[in-house]
Amino acid sequence: MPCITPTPRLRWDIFCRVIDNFGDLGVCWRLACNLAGHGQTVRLWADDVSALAWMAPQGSPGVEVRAWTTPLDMSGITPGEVLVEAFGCEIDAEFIAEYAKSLNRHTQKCAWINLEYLSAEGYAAGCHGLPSPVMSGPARGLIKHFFYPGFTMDTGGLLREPDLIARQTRFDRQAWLTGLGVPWGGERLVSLFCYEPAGLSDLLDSLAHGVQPTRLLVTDGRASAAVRAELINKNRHQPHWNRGEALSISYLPPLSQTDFDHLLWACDVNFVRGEDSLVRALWAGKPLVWHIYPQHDSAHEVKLDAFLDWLQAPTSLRAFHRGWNGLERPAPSLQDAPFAPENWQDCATQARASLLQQADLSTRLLNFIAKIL
Ligand code: TRH
Repeated sequence: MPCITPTPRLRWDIFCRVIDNFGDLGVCWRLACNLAGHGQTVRLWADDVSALAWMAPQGSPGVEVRAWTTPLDMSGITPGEVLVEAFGCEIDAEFIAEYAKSLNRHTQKCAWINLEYLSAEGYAAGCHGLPSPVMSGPARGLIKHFFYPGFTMDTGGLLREPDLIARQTRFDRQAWLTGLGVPWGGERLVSLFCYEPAGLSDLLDSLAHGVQPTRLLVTDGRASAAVRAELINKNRHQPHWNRGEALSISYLPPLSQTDFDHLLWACDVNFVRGEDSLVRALWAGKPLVWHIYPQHDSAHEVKLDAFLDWLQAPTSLRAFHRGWNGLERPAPSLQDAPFAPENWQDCATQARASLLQQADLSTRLLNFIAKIL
């Protein structure tokens, strides 16, 4: 079992800027809760906390959420012992100046973490833990450290709650679906969380023509808007596309993060996107398809390939990902890249099992902080 080097109870300030979508806040919220679960006191600063109203309606003991305003309201605030800048956001100079002063006062070492995005590319292990001396401003002379989440032992790992597997084992999918008002008669369940994927029309056709009945559980927001738009298009141009009604669709309300996990546990196949939901789909251990966050310079293609390499994805899953993410022009046809989740279970099972052998991200972060303090 992975062990934690005894870490003092520390006060943490995690800073998060919401760029778009929910992933930045979603990751920071989970990190804050995981750390609080280890007895740490966490203040989460975010410039837009609105999504927490549905993502985490109950809050969490040990986590205080603060609005990250400009200028920053520092009244009554003493910086904690550990600073986390998530995803390259920059903490305000006045906060850093106070932090530097408190380090001097308490002759404490600097514990300032730059938490990076998740990637399976080789640079994550290469750069994980590297120091970055601050050359100017109120923090001159202090040292930040890079912390890279990742899929291997030589990175910062993945967020995972200590009780996750126990909760998953006890999970009752029929009861959960009933509670959500989803009518389920034993058909295959597929969750859909995506942006506007190139392969959406093909997927809907494939499910509609399948021999196995399928219920698509569509998450709120962009996924639901994309499906509704596609259905208008199909109903107009191919009114009989789902004539046998092999495909049924349920649109979901916004779920809490806890219920989002339940959704992934309930389904037989999970379509996920971004960063946090990908990790949660790995813990669910079902066949998964990733809609990667698109970047203008096509950096996402390399990132996707690195992930599929790590996953040891079979050829059919790799081909399906290219079509789903629109990475072929023209995208591979359904015959070339069919939806074949029965061939994708083994790699998902193996990935989950191998990840469970590794320590989770907050355990590794606590060990790292204990080393640098
Ligand atoms: O929302 P995302 O697309 O976020 C992305 C990524 O983080 C990406 O790396 C980043 O660069 C970009 O934003 C700006 O997908 P992600 O990362 O999966 O985050 C979604 C979060 O929303 C996750 O914590 C799960 C949560 N969620 C719920 O809690 N309830 C829901 O109903 C749904 C649909 C999602």
